[in-house]
Amino acid sequence: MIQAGNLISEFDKYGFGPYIEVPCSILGPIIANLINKRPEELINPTNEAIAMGIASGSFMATGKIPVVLMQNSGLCNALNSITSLNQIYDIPILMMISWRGEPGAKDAPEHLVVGERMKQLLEVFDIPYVVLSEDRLKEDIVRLAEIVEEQKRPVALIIRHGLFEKEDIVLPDSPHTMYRDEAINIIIDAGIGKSFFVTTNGFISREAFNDLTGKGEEDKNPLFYMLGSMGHALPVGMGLARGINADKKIIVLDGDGGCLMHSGAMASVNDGNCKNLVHIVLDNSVYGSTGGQPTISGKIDFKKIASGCGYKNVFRFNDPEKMKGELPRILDEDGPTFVHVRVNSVSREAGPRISTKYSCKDIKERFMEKLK
Ligand SMILES: Cc1ncc(C[n+]2csc(CCOP(=O)(O)OP(=O)(O)O)c2C)c(N)n1
Repeated sequence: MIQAGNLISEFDKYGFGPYIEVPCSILGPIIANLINKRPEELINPTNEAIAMGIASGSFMATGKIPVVLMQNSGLCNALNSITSLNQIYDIPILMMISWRGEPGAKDAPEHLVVGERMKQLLEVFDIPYVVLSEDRLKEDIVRLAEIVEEQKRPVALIIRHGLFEKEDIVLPDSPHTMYRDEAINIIIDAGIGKSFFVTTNGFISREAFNDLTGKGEEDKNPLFYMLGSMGHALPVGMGLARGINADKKIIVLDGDGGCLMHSGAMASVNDGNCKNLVHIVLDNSVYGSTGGQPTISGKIDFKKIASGCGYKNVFRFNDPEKMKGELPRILDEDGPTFVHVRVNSVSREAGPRISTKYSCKDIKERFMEKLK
């Protein structure tokens, strides 16, 4: 296995940097090494397209080739910037792209489409790539460095699962006492029966599924569990809110990372006739589902963003008892409503993946049946 620090030392030989990352668990050790050892060289954008933009500006300002770390799902977010910025202005960037859904390796359904076609995708868009291997680490990097420096274009270093030695992120303890699964438990109790839920990808969907299953309610009340499409739970909720009988609420359970990834959706709620929409952000200040890398949520004010975007009611909780007491009434009010819930950054046991029991098509059909 490769030590993340060795890879970064190779990059240092070429003066690459800064490092701009949106996390994936496969890239976890590299991001942890950067967070622990050189945080001043690390930039934390909210999505991969923004990462490419920052990297482009950075190159123009410094002449140094930046490194953008992303999951291959994020490559799809980044493609507009790659094709209509980097490739037409000759702006070189070294992309490190994790390979979720690699053919032959078992992975979750949300990674299979892009994982199977990743090499073709890079070839179609004329992006040179190398699949990093442990025994050819130096040669692989020399090869890519030559291309990115000479041809002034984005290139990709593909990172397969399990290539790097584990490294833990050292972060201060979270000041918040409520855990995310505890908040989900309270919200489900308050909303079940009178609302339909959409849950964002990662542990939030899993914890909601396992909470309902534990209560013996899942069969009667299947939610729309989103397994992929990070950042798009809110738009799906908006479409549902418009489409269903307005007596029932649509509750979107979002993460801070997911919400910020496509926060422009918040600006759209006001235009969507979404009186029956409740958008709840479970803010643990980290990307909990990929290993706890920090998000920028601590530096921004979700309540102000929501008010500025035209949500009718805006609330914040960090105390479970208070939330338990007030949420039922909040859910009865006309919205659109925004609820910011501050939770601890530790992810407790998320339980089994939903895809071990239901396919994505099952998830959609069970939910649509419930909507009838
Ligand atoms: C476009 C894209 N980029 C990256 C990922 C990898 N990913 C999956 S879940 C997740 C973290 C979600 O964080 P947040 O919404 O804050 O919820 P938490 O897991 O902290 O509860 C990330 C980065 C992804 N699925 N899609």
